[in-house]
Amino acid sequence: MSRLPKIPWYEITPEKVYLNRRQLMVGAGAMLSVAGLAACGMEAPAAPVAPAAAEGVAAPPTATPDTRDPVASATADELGDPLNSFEQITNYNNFYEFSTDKEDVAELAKNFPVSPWTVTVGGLVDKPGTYDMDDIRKMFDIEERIYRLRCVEAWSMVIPWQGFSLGKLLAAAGPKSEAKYVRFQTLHDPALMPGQTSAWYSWPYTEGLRLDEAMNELAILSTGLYGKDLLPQSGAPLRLVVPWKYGFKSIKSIVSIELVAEQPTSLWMDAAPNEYGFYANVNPAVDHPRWSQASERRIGESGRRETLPFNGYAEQVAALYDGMDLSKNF
Ligand SMILES: Nc1nc2c(c(=O)[nH]1)N[C@H]1C(S)=C(S)[C@@H](COP(=O)(O)O)O[C@H]1N2
Ligand SMILES: [Mo]
Repeated sequence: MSRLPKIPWYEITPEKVYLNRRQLMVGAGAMLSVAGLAACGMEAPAAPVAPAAAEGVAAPPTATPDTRDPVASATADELGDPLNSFEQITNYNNFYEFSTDKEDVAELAKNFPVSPWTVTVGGLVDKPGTYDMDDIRKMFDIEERIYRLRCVEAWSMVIPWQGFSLGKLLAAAGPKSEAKYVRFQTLHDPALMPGQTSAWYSWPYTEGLRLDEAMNELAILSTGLYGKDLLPQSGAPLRLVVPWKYGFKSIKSIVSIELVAEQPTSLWMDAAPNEYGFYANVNPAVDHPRWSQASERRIGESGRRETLPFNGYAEQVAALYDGMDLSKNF
């Protein structure tokens, strides 16, 4: 049964969705400082973005399937490129814990239990804690962010995520002054994630960001897409989205977020250090050792399109790398 509203989306989309997109457009001026965020602390639960919720229908419990229809507040990103469909986004996935074949992940992950789920926030923080996913959803404003996802394999999609600023979660935890990086870890459970029996990779999947990158307003922790809870193949119940970096930085099914002093390593850095670096900023000028990064294939399009520096987000993030040689820090 369709729960799509009878009125158009633009009449019911909460104002903060618009505010958020405007913030994205103004770039560096909209960036929140670490100090500014630290003062904010936890926020009251906000109205979900999905129209089903906007109509007064409660969000379904996470343990039962989310039967809401896919909805987004726009049909294109800020560059005018159309959103990929819900079907495309949820049937072409990189998630090596289930399969190295992108078209098999959805089926192999469909019974992966994403509730109950807890996330530990720890390391060099004043307020370490273990949080239930249901509480995390209530602690932070869930916003829509329409982002391009550019895989290091040179394909891309436009995805309407739901999520909240990673910076808000980190600020609430209170990073100590020695904290310089953030390390993320995926669940390690080979019984549930059969790909983790493969000896090719150093499980569990881990990723990392420099603290100032993690505090950038564009970096989010996602809980949903197209107004629906994340499906397992998309990294339910919580996955990182860092749109100016290659997709492998956007680690899925996170159980641990740790503030650390030293630059952490990652599954991909361990697997092939000459191919996958810590920074992994989308950069058409620096080729992968085995293929060009100058262009990409947008899923659903024929032909190729040029890859944009920082995946089109240079205005918001290029300053993070002032003075760095991005061909060495690839
Ligand atoms: N835990 C984990 N996270 C992961 C991966 C993975 O294999 N395991 N693949 C990464 C890669 S290479 C990409 S491109 C994106 C793909 O996200 P999507 O399937 O939602 O498009 O997830 C990233 N996060
Ligand atoms: Mo990727």
